[in-house]
Amino acid sequence: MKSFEVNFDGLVGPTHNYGGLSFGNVASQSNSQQASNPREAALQGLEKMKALMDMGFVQGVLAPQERPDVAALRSLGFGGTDAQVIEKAAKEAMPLLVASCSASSMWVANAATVSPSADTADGRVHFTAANLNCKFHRSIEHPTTSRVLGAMFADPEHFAHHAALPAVAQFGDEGAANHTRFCRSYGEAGVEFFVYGRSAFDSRYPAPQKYPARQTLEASQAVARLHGLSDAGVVFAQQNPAVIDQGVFHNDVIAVGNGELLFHHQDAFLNTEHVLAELHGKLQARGAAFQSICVPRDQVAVEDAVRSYLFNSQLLSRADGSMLLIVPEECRSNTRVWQYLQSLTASGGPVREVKVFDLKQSMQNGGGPACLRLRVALKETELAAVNPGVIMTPALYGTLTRWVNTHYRDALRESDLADPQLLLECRTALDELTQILKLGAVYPFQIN
Ligand code: SUG
Repeated sequence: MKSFEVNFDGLVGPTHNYGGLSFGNVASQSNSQQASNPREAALQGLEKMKALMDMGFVQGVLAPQERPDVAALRSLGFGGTDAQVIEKAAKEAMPLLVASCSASSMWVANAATVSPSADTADGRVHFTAANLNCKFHRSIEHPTTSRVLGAMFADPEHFAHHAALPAVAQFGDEGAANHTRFCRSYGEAGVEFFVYGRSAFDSRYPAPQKYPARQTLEASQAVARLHGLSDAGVVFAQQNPAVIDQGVFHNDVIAVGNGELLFHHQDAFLNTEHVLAELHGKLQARGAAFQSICVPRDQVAVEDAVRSYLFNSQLLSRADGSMLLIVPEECRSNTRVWQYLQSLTASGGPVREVKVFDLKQSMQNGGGPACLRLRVALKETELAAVNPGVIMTPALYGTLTRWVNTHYRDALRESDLADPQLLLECRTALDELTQILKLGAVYPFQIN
């Protein structure tokens, strides 16, 4: 049976702004307070989706969330009408209003961890929504994420959904950004690679000193258990704490994998040789030939990787077996990274082509091409069971482009977030979007 890796890209929401909300994420912190352009952000994302569709990949769309999150502000003690809640929060606690307005759900690599059916005990595709417990503005995403994923992957014969892990830092879970799946072909059993930043229950594991390690070993293990993965089909590895302290807040900022290939920085992991040997052994037992490409620190320093988001690229398999790397424009403007990429494609290895995309609006908040997509490997029958409304087509691209141009502002500053009109604009746009994507009622304003 045919199988596919489908990329579901997060559509950037109408409140996209630079809130400076993510301590440990260099771009988020350094672009704080700049004016954003939500319309441009959404159109840049749609361009990437269209380009992948045009290249023959199956591409999907994941809807943004209702913001400001008035319910979150109410839970923090702001009362009255929705407009009064926003007004009071703006007056008394602006940082909380900013957090409740974040369009961070666009980075859907953090929406959930997904295990394809060939890996799971019950033969269904499993999803666990990420609790994103490290940051308040992200911790409020998972209830809507679960409803949206439920509306996209509704058929219980093929899809199983798990609620987010307990909402405490000990089970901090950032979803697919710290999870990679290797396999010979998407429909065959593979090896799922979970990368964590620290252990919450065992003090023998080292931890970063400056910035938080968002993902715990215990969270990764819980997800593997929930999904019914076998020991033969999982590898757990610790991220190098020293790189977290340099701004590598997710593993997908320093490594990316697909098929039989892991592309990683020399400093990405602890005990690298052991990790690679385990991946190699477990994949070999599955009949797959694991390969890794290690980028040496003397060619690309961790700082350059963080600035350019070289590893936050999409590594895609083409029909002829070769691979394509989708990178952000920032890779081309970094001389060392660009030189490295030239040598990579000329080396005769599996990565033959690099395509560059302008995703500046998202990049300025620390989100590159790989952050913007959630990968779901599906067999033909499973793909047929996905809600067809969320699969990208030329017609859907046209409709979504018009929708963005109708509803999105082209500039948003912190002071604009206090405007209650923004909430109405967002709700009007999302109400229309649920009809376009055929999602049904998924937003709090539609179900309460
Ligand atoms: O969680 N930025 C996101 C970026 C997530 C990137 N995702 C992956 N690497 N997969 C984060 O730090 C910034 C929001 C702000 O500052 O306005 C933010 O949430």
